[in-house]
Amino acid sequence: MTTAWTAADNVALLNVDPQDTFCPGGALGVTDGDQIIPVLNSLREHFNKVYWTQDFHPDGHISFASTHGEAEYSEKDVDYGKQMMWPEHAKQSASDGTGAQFHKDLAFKASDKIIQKGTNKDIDSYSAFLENDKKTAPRFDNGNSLAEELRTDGVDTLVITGLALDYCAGDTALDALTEKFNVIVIEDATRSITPEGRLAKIAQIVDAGGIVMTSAALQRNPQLIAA
Ligand code: VGL
Ligand code: ZN
Repeated sequence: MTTAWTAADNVALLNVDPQDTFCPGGALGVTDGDQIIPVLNSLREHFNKVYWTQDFHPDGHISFASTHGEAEYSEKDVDYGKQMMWPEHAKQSASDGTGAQFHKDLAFKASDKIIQKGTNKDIDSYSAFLENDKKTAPRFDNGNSLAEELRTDGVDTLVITGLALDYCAGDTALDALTEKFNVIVIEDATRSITPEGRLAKIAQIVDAGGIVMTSAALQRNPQLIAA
């Protein structure tokens, strides 16, 4: 059962990388990743402010095993530390399972904002706030980082969903907490690459002061964020 409520103006929905490439059939398909899509679509009905992140890699990206001739899912030392060697995924140049397109069933509105990340050939970016060198920030077309854009828009609280929780959605939540945003992660609106990674990331998020709850719990307690 859902009731009619709208999130307050300081609260935004942030959907991290709900892209074909991370859904079953995609190059980096997460088990049941596509099952979050209806949850995102029903959640968004309650939000005026909706932000999306898009993993958006150039060909020859540093995170691709093929770029280095390394084995997939091995780790390689790069300038900023350890880099997981992923299959080619989220490519700007493709529109199949290796492409960067969003899942086709997602509901977008003209007022939604999209920030692309991982566009730098030499730096991977799990978090949408800070790339994996922990220095460079992904930017909107207007030059703002995600934190700058959210603050400009009067947002101080984020409801976070997406793929994968053990990588991009989780690291985005952790950086949001570091940036002093209030964070609510919607558990059933996420899926993960590994179960151990999921548990570890949830523990980190809770330790850092984030809230992790289900979409059903939010629907029962809309006063947590409602106007
Ligand atoms: C992701 C691995 C590599 C993600 C992106 O969106 O979680 N994971 N690139
Ligand atoms: Zn990626």
